[in-house]
Amino acid sequence: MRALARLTVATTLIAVSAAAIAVATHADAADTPAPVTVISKDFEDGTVQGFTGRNAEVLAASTAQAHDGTRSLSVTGRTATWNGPALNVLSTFVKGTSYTISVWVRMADGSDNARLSVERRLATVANYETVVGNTAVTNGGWVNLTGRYTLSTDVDYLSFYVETASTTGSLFLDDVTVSYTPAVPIQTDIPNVKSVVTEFPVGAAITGAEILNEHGQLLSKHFNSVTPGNALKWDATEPTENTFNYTQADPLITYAKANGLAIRGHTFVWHNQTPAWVFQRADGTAMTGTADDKTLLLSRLTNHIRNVGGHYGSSIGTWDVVNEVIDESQSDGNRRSSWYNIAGLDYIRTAFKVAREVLPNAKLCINDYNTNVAAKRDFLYNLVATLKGEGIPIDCVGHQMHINVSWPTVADTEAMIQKFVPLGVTQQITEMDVSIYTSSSETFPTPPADRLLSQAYKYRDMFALFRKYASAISSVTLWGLADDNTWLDTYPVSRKDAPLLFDTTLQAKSAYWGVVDPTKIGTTTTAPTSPTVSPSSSSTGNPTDSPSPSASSGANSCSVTYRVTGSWQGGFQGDVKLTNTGTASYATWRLNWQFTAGQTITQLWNGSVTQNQNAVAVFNASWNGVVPPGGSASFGFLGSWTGSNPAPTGFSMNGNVCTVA
Ligand code: 9MR
Repeated sequence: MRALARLTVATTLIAVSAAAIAVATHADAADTPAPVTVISKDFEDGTVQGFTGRNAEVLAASTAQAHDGTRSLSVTGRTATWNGPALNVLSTFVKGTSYTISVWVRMADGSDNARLSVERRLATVANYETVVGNTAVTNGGWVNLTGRYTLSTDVDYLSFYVETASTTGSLFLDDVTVSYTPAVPIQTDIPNVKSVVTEFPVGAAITGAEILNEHGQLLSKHFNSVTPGNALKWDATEPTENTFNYTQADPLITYAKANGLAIRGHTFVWHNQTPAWVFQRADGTAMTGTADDKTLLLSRLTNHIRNVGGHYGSSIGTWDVVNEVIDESQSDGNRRSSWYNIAGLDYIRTAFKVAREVLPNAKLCINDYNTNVAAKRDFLYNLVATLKGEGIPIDCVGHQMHINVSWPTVADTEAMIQKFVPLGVTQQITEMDVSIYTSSSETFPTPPADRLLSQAYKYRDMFALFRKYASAISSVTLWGLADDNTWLDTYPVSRKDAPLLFDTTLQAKSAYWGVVDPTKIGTTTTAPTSPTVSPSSSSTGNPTDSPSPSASSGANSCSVTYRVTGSWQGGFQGDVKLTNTGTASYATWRLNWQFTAGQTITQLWNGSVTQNQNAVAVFNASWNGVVPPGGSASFGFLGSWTGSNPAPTGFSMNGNVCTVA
């Protein structure tokens, strides 16, 4: 039995949304370590090889059908759709490892939909997660179900099983395998995104798996903000009326707080991932929008926000109070969700008012996608202007930015940002990813090099734009940590996408360099397996994007001396010398580092400084930007400290890691 996790809520059976994706294609087959098979069942020895029924089914090795060889597992005597063959994997699965589970299924008679699921339990509380959703199966042939699953919580029971959607017919199962790909260490010698982009917090959407092992290391190295991708939604937090469940979200929030990450709460109100009971009367009939229905719905909304918002209080600094309320195909621009159909725009008014009451200091956002599309942007603008005019406390407009390699243009995105500036709201980029696909009919077995380059340029251009509008933008979040876990693998169709900065083995892509140092776009392969690969060690990039003369080359083209020259209670003076150890002159320079003990620079000379929490960026003054090979530039500063004042241990200059002298 594994260590038991703290159990905060003792609910009974909770169905949770899919935590695993049903696509296992690797974007980087050539460089990925070979998979290790940990389970292989073929039933050829005439036994059930550890499988059991979930109820009173009869399991036997059978020669009636075989996917391969002469036998399979027959499952008869099913009396409910959830009955099916299960394999206990408690002693096999390790928390934080992504397993690929593959099974072959066929019906004995007729047809149905089969799915592959996981049951996990802790102290008798069971959760069910879909690994592969409903897939048509018949008695006419074998169908493969393959999906990935990562255990992210402590459990005392764990199994995967096959069930069906509507009938209880007999099944055959064969050639069951489970494998995992050994983790590749993250690259520790590349600049942290958050230390390079210091104008605003840079975040990633996370699920339970992203805070563990190498994923957790990558997350805290590069990001200083997180958004739980699903854990704070209504279906997770209030699955049944007035029974609140924080088991998904609490570990994420605890991790974020322990690692000093800002948290975006997502989301109080959405038309998706909201349980059916929310829109049903006490007798179970559907609300239609009567005065009583509206009163009941708004009181449920009020209760939800008071509880979920109140549970986290000031730990969550920003909330997407309402999500995706605009539909530009409606003449008035208002999405005809159940919320709107029952309560009109009052659901938005109530949500913001109650959120402000519970969270007086939080930034309250209205969040939507395609806000770069003029019609949608303008409806959103008008709605926010109207509601703000009424005194509704909207602080922030969230632009999701689910975009692709060729859409939208920077100009449209700039117009989107400019549009909202006069409203006096802050703006946040809340769910950015850049799909490699430009239509739903495309499918690539591996991401083509030209798409990855286009993606890097898109990230470069968009981040340059966001930084240009730093006074209007207070946060930029990517919708995921790395390409091994992205919603785009199953939307709009199932195919492997690669929309983020890090590849499926957590290594930096050109997209990462597009954000951190565009001169290095094209100098990294999709998935270098060695963490010591120098980002500039090969040059396969776009010839039009070759490094500029002002850029340094190589990881050791700069050296930094950081000295504390004086220290007193609460204050200190520092002196920093940057030396060009490369072969080309710097034309300008930007030096980044992270403080580790909350120090703050209060004054700086011979340069200019921006600081966002621990992340510091110092820019050259007009007279000391040019530094020839072997030359140096120095600057000094005054800072404040409390507790301790350790020197930073890593520096990067224009995105290059410097040696520390
Ligand atoms: O990332 C989320 C994914 O895991 C869910 O399956 C999906 C379905 O509801 O929601 C995803 O997140 C969405 C976000 O909450 C709102 N904007 C669109 C995001 C992608 O669908």
